[in-house]
Amino acid sequence: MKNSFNSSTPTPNNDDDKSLNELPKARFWEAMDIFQWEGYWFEPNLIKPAIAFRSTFQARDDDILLASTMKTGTTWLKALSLCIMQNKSSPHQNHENPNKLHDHDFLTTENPHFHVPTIESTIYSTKALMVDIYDTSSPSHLLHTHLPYAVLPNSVKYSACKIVYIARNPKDTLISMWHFFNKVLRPGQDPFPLEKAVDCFCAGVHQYGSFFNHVIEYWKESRKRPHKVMFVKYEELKSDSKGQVSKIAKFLGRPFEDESDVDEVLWRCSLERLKGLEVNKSGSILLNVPNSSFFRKGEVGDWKTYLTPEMEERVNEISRHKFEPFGLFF
Ligand code: PAP
Repeated sequence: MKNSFNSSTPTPNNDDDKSLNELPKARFWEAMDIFQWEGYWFEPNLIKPAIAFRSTFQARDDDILLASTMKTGTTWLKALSLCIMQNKSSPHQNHENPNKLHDHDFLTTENPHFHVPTIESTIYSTKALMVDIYDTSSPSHLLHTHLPYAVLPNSVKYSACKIVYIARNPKDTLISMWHFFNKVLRPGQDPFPLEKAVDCFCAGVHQYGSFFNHVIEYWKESRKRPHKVMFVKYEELKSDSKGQVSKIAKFLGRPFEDESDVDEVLWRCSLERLKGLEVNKSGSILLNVPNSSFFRKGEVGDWKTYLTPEMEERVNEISRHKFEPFGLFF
């Protein structure tokens, strides 16, 4: 595996570099150990890069950070943001370097996770990345993280760098996660019992969990600072794709002048199209994670096929408790 991240990833301060052995540990799906750091659960290899990111990353005002917990529409948001930032019809685009939306479709050359790397998991990248996130002399960055708001670097929080967060109905997220981990952790085996997966999800003991705390942190920040953090719901992106993508583009300072460009971006980033691209049907941009595993059904309400009324009620109960007091509904 070529690892492009280590060469430039700074070493975290020793103070920050708490030994994993001191952190609470749990077994995820009877398959792997996860550790609790800063109140959230992580796969162990991601903690050092997360610490390095928090203590070292210098955001520039024109950097953009996409954020999400797992299985909430990250791949879609990455593809859309990539196209938005290449929108040459935008009046804010640098016309000395007119690129690239119409001329070259980057999505056909690599999976969206290559073009917009997830900062803490670039250690798993199977290809040298195009960007060095710690090089402040490079052009502005379009990056992604699954990390919770609380552990973002101060330079991200307090610069003009914008954050776009995508969230999704908890029950669909849970089912999407169940399919994904069945594929990558249990290939060729029976699915992990759904009842137990619901237990993990409700207890928040899963990668980047608790889901509920993750979502609510970003939601609150987006209410406090709407110019800084945009909160996007997967369901709204599905039901009003044009309106939502136009809003994201405006938020990122790249409004579409021409409506046909929005249609073009939506087509380029549609699940059906991305799923069918050769580059997504084979290969693994992240070690041991097939590119194809990022694309499944993309349906709102798919959970109804799987969850029993008791499971549904368990998740609803936590949603009511965690989200509704803050005006967040799915
Ligand atoms: P990640 O957290 O591992 O990056 P993420 O992309 O957030 O995964 O979530 C995958 C989900 O988004 C899948 O949902 P499903 O399991 O319910 O089907 C996947 O199908 C969906 N998805 C991926 N790409 C798109 C897209 N272009 N449009 C709509 N949904 C998409």
